[in-house]
Formats: sequence, C-alpha cells, structure tokens
Amino acid sequence: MIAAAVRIDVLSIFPSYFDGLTLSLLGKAQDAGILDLNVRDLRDWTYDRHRTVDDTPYGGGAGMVMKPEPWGVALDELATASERPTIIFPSPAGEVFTQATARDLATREHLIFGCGRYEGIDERVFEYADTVGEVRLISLGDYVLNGGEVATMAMIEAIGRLIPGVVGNPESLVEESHEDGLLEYPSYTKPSMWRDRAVPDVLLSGNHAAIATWRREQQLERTARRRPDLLSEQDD
Ligand code: 5OB
Repeated sequence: MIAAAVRIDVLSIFPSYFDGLTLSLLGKAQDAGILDLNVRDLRDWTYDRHRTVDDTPYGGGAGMVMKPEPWGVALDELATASERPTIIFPSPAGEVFTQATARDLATREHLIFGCGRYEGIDERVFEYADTVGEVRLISLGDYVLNGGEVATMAMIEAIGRLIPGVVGNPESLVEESHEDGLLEYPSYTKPSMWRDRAVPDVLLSGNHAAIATWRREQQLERTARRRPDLLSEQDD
C-alpha cells in the first residue's frame, strides 16, 4: 500500500513568491509524489474585469480589506479535495507557530494556506472556512509582515521536512534545534586548527560517551544563556 501524498494548497495574490519551494528538498518530495503542492492565484476566483480582491473597510479606517467572495469560491473548490482540510490563515493575531505546531500539521493529509494582504480579510471568511474545514490562525512571531506569504513559506518548509520520506535520513530530524526543546550543540569540521582556533579536544578523542555528554552540556549551557524561556517550557 502506497501512502497518499500530503496535499498542500496555497491561496495568494502573489503566487510567484512560492517558486522557491520547488527547489531542493521540497521540490524532490514533489517529484517523488510524497508532497502535492498547489499554489493558486486568488484572482482566478474573481469574475469582474479588474479581478478585484479588496475594498474599503466598513466603519472607516486606513487601508483595504480583502473581499469575501473570491475566498468563498476558492475554498469551496479546494476543500472538496479531502474530507475536512485544515485551513491555515497566517495572522499576527494567531497562535504562535512552534516545532510542536509543525509536528501536528505534518500529520494532516490536506492543508490549505490562505495568505492575506492589505489590512486583513473580511472576518466572515474565517467563520465560513470553519464550516468546510478546521481553521487555524497562526502567527510566525511578534513582528510585522506585509502579508501571509513569507509566513506560509516558513511554515511549509518546517512542516514539509517532517513529512515521512521528505528528509532522506530521519535521524537528522531529531538532532535539530527545538526538536527536543533545546538549542543545538556546536558543530566543527576540518581543519582541526583554523586561524589559531582549535576544535574542542573531546571531539577528536574518539570517546563517544564523552562526546555525547559534552554535547548535552553545550546544549543546556547555550539554551540557558540564549533562550532561558525554553528551559521553563521543557516537554511541550
Ligand atoms: N506577523 N506572523 C507574524 C504573521 C505576521 C503577519 C502576517 C501573517 C503572519 O500577515 C500580515
């Protein structure tokens, strides 16, 4: 029995942002049939001469709001591809994306990313989307972006590499920063002396137990110094 590909649809008014996702690891996963990535132009679901996707906000205020109609027709079409897709709207007002979020989303068979621009999307789109799928509003962190595209790309890269078969050597997944809630240990390669800087002796010792102990100490020390917040949330 061959596992079905994970399907990821992206709705954006700037689909060419996503051209880079066909490169490297995720491009190979698409060629191998593990990942079925479809980037679609939201304007394909507009039916006026100017392919309008935005309008002025009710109640006044700065900027433009994305109209609900193109989103509704696009979501109706894309949602039929599976039983109940997970529909992600990148938003600075959403839950913060973490490795735990990536692990959760990597188990879903169909993800739809809706990339907002301008001052946001008409609120009724989120309510409607929750009737054809499971809606998640997800933030990349507490800073301002111009739209959901870059956040979506970051999430697809983080999720995509966790899909079974995408990363050739699954052991390389568990040693990454954040996978065990700690930062990664430092890495070195040849030459053993470079510009008067030596590689730590223990790494040249051949003593694998001592190396493992040293690496763990380095992880804990770095995490305490750079990201003390991670130590208080161990195991989530
Ligand atoms: N800022 N995460 C942090 C984000 C964000 C802005 C977004 C989407 C996700 O769209 C404007």
